[in-house]
Amino acid sequence: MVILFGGLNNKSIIINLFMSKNIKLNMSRRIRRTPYTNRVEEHGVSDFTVVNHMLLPKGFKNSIEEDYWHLNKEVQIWDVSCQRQVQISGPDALKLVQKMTPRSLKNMEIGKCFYIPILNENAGMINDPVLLKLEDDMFWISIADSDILLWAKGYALGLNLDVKIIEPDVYPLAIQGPKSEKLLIDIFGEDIKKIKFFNFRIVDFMGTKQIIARSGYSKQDGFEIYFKTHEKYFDNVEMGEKLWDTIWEAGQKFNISPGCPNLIDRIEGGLMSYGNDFTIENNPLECNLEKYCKKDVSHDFIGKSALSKIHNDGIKQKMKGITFEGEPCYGIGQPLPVFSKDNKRIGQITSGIYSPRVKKNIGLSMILKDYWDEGRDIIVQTLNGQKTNGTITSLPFPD
Ligand code: THG
Repeated sequence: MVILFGGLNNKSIIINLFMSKNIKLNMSRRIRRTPYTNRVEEHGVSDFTVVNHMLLPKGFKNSIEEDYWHLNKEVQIWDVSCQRQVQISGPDALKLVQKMTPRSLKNMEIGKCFYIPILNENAGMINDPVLLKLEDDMFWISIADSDILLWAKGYALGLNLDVKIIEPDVYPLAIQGPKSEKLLIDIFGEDIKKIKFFNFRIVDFMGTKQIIARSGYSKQDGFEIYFKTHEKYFDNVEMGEKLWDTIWEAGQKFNISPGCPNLIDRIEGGLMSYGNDFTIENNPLECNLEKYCKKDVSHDFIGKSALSKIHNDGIKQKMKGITFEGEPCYGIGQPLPVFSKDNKRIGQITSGIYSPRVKKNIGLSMILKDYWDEGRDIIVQTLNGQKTNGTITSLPFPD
């Protein structure tokens, strides 16, 4: 593809298009496959990304928009094995996990899932995982894209804590969409109905105990099966494929399709992606996570004094929604600069796409304080260098 306009910016766009269209990722053992990768390939996966050193499908035969409508009406099966678990067990397990997050775990019961920010010493975001309490002295941290296994091990060593920290053979499989409950009832029985949002229960699959939570990286109803392999039966792949096939077959009458986290659904719902929308440079208050970072908690945690200073001083920028005009945007690949009406750089859109529901392009963006009020008109520079009009909105995006 040859583009006609000149200038440095445009050159880099050409390189980006070229790289994303024509050059393949070289597969190797470092880019881990999952027990479902064969199935995903058989279903015609179009591309992958890599999260936690593991493949995550990014699309199948249909467009993101077709997948979005399907996810809103039916049910999908997603290979989200890259949501790796960091298992922390032993007498000091609770102590260690509590030291890793500002969210108080005092009232966390077994069977609960908690969304928890993990911070560094400057209150920079290290990860935003889902925490599961399996036993009083056993937790799984279901991580976003950063190496929490090493962070937790280093901290436990430094504090001389009595814990065991491993990455267990767990490969989450998400069943998402309004028909997911009915589908899982057909397979696992009526108890599925009893699972409330961000809770889990244990079910039996081929004589093994498996965890099913009502959760997932979408705004639709849905579940995540934390499929754990068992040596006594098959290898990881064989048993994972049995699980996939069981769901796939039972899903036929619900019009199931293979899927993956959907960019339109995620952005509309204001679900942020670590490494994309926020990084170690951002504190949790900027990321709208103040709900999990109460000011007056009594426990100690990494980043506590830095976070307390930010609480007192106030934040300088905040994650907001943006709607913007121009050609429908089908994923951006690199951040889009955002300017005020008087041409000051005030942020960048880090995830963006055309929303068929909002009927505009929508994006997630960290916006400077003086400009973050909802309804404010701003300017977005799109990938081809053009400037288009946009507006700051709330998150999630209003209906
Ligand atoms: N599921 C599991 N692990 C994960 C993710 C997941 N690890 C990585 C990544 N996703 C973590 N990020 C999120 C972000 C948001 C949510 C879940 C994981 C989420 N939030 C709810 C919401 O915003 O509506 C609220 C959660 C709450 O009320 O506590 O679902 O998807 N296993």
